[in-house]
Amino acid sequence: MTRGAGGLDRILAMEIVRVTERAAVAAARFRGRGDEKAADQAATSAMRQELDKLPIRGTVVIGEGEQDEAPALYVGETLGKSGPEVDIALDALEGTTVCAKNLPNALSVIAVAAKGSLLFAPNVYMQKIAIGPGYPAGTVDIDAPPKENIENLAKAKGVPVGEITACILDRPRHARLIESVRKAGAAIKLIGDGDVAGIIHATEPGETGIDIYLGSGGAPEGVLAAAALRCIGGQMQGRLILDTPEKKARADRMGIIDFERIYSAEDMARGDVIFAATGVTDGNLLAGVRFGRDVITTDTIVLRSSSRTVREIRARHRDLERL
Ligand code: VTB
Repeated sequence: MTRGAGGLDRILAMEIVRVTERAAVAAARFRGRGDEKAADQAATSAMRQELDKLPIRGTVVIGEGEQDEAPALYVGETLGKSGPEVDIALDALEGTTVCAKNLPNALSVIAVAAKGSLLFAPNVYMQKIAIGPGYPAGTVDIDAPPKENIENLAKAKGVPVGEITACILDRPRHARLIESVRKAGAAIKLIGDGDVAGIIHATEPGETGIDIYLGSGGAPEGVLAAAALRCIGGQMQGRLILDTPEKKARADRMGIIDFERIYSAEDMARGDVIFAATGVTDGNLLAGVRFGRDVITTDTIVLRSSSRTVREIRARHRDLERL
């Protein structure tokens, strides 16, 4: 992408809002209906339709799955008619289960960067740790015990450990992590799904009450969160969990050489990045889609790494036929 003020990232930052808005509205129609697949499909096809209108030649690097498992927005699919070549990372509905149950923090998410800038990550787990901006480099370390990370963060924040809250996905695999964080004296906000939102929340502790994100979640979601962090600031480390020969082979096919590599947010999303997320269900940072009699209201954040601007866009959609 063209860099800096007046560059394409500046124009696209407004254009991509429509993409997540439209996907979020489509998904929101399935809120609380217990049908994860239908919600995801609706979001995906709406997102694809809108993305294809953009003045780009985009390649999906993080998408809805491999070509044989996802009918649209699969990894490698090219979108857009003409324009600069870009990488696209997306999740038309991040938090399918929370959407199906109408629980907080389901989002439609997209990140766009110049071709070759976003990590081509296999769909495996990634170990993740993230904190918000304003802390010295190295405040937390993916290889340090949770207790040490919590204590260092509390010190850097200037508060007792008891005032730190960690966000962790509520999964049996996190039992030991949860125990160590509690033993260290910190509180935990357990989430059912949606670690992209979880990591973004860690960048706004004043609003969300979350200081640190810890644990393993999807690697694709890790790249999306890294793209957001590049725009907001904050620190993140991620490491792919390649614990079987099959996963290693998959990573190898995607060009990953060092299986133990620790990725920073910059390693996962390089250069100028733009990121947008629209709330599907109500959440800590974004309200979900509201359906009125003749207006649909959406809340979106749009972020640009080159200016670090955070835009919050509330849209009232009246052209309901299109949505
Ligand atoms: C997380 C979560 C996603 O996948 O990345 C999770 O943020 C990881 O997989 O919303 P498990 O569910 O197997 O723990 C999602 O739930 C999306 O599927």
